[in-house]
Amino acid sequence: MTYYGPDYASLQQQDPEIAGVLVDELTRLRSGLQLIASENFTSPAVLAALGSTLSNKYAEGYPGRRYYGGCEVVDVAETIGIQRAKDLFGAEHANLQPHSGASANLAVYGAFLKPGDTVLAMSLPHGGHLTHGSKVSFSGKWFNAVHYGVAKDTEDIDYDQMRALAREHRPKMIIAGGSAIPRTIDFAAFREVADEVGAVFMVDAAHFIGLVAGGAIPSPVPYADVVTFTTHKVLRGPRGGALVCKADHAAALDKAVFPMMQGGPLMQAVAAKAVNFRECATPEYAAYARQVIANAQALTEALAAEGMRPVTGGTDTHLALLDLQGIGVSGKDAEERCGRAGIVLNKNAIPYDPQPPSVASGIRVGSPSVTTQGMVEGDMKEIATLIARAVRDEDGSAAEEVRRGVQALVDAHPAYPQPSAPPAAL
Ligand code: DSN
Repeated sequence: MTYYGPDYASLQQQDPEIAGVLVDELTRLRSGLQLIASENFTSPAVLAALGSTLSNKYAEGYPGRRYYGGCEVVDVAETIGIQRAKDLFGAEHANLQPHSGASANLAVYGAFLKPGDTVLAMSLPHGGHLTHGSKVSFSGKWFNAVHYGVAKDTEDIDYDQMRALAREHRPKMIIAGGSAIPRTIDFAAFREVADEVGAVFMVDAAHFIGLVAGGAIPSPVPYADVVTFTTHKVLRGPRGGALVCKADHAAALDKAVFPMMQGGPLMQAVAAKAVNFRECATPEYAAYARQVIANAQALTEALAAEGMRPVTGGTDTHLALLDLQGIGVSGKDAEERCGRAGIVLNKNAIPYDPQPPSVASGIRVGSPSVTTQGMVEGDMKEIATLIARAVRDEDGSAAEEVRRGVQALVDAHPAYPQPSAPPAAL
């Protein structure tokens, strides 16, 4: 089996145990439907940069301003990557060093807030994120977090509530974005409120930045002071974080990423981000981003036809949240039943969920990975039929049959198809 990484043969020789894990994971990816909305299959080119000797280099600081010698080569990668990010997003400044989305968010708190300051963000059970003020995260332990949610009738962001809370609490920072928001966000409305109360406006675009890169949905960049994101979701780059911001905030944010929150950057990841941004600037990627949305919409409609109610009535993005109360199945059971049939998705709280998050009344599904595999709307209908079969399969008697359906789909659209020539070792 081909493994997409440099010098796999020597790893196999030196450490067959871990080499085996790499192959097993590739087999897992190829033998199931990957519907986790925050995952994707990055390219062999990105994997080559990730598995390179750039991993060896200490490069604390920024291009041309490092605390170590010998950075002249990695400087080239970071400089190219920063320019590509600025070009791709029309941004005034970019920082590619955050190790993750949570690290990027931590840096923004560090740049603009002091412990005890108030931040206004989307509540986690309504689709927000741990780093937006959850009590179990630094953001809720060290800052005074106030949360807006979704309106009960529309299940979309309650902009009136957000405005009222901003007027009442005068937050230092307002955050838009989250992990389970199926609709596009009205960034202009947030900007207006932030200006009214004198708050910094941060957008956590981790989930949807890939759709922005492909021009498939509106960009938060013109509206926000800072936009943080991960590079591994729809964007399809390496696992990691990044941020783009207005020039006025560049120095504060750079200092907050390093040295305030992080030490040496992962230069192999920075280079891989640069590779990814180049890929994202192509017409092929723009077509991919549009297809991600078309597929998510087709999947959502087909799941609705199977009795699973889409929260907000549908999706504008890459993900959907399905309320399973109407079919009497919990999110937890649905996740487990799908898992045994080779369908990988996650249970998810729905707004105003009567169940605890560990059980949840919903599931979240996303189309980034299956779209990378080349699946289209017709395949989404088939996936919905398989999901519907699996979630109702209480005793597991249908699992094998569903698994065969899954295998037929992924065999027709393999993840990481065999290349005509093996990737060159570095
Ligand atoms: N865990 C990510 C997600 O699945 O959305 C967010 O950090």
